[in-house]
Amino acid sequence: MKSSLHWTRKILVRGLALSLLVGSEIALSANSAQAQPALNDASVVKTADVSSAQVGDTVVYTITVSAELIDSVALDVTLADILPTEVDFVTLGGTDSGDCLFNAGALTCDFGDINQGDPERVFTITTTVNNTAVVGTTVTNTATIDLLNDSDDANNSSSADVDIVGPTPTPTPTPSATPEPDDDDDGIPDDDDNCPNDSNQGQVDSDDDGIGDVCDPNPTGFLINGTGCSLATGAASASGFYWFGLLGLGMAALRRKK
Ligand SMILES: [Ca+2]
Ligand SMILES: [Ca+2]
Ligand SMILES: [Ca+2]
Ligand SMILES: [Ca+2]
Repeated sequence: MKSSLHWTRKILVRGLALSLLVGSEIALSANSAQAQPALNDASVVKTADVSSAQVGDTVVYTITVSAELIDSVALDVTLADILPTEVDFVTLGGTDSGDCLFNAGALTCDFGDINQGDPERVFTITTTVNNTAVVGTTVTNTATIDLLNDSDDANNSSSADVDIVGPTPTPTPTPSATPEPDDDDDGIPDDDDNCPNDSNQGQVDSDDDGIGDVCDPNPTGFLINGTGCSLATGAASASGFYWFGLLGLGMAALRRKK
């Protein structure tokens, strides 16, 4: 009912406007100094709260409809907004969202007449970017208004662009080098430790046999056992021969005394 009334008004007003236009042109041709007819202008501005988004992000569009009125009323102001397929409708918000209805992917608003002195109409559309959005593309969302006695069609449509971006790449962690085993925790890896089971940071090896003093059963390399004196197994160091030489000299001196 409201719709048929709306279109009846449109036809009547546009017919009247056409008559006035023809009449005014006749009048103007008769008298070029006559004043221009009064004009009305309503406009729409649409913005998005972000310039870029990725799949799953929320994007809130704000739509503002305002009127510059000279003859006191903008007649039958309506708005249409078909959402792009890349965003899903979530909700409407704002003081003037009650004039709007979302159905089957399209938003329609009927603001009726906007009188001189009325505030601008403002509302929001909250959406979510769905997984049909392709990274690197731009999603354009356009709102368009219509009214009966508008003088400028150029400002009756407004678009907001949102660039679709990929998720922020997470840096690949640098694999940490596996520490070499160090069973005695002396800071010297087992493979290099001359006593891998005894803490000996200094690695002192007096007889230079590759076995550190702290774990060497014969750290000087010289061994006295039941069969006499000998170098310990594996001993071939200068210090071993040194001690062996001293012992030989001592024994020779004892023999001379006898
Ligand atoms: Ca306009
Ligand atoms: Ca060690
Ligand atoms: Ca050690
Ligand atoms: Ca040793």
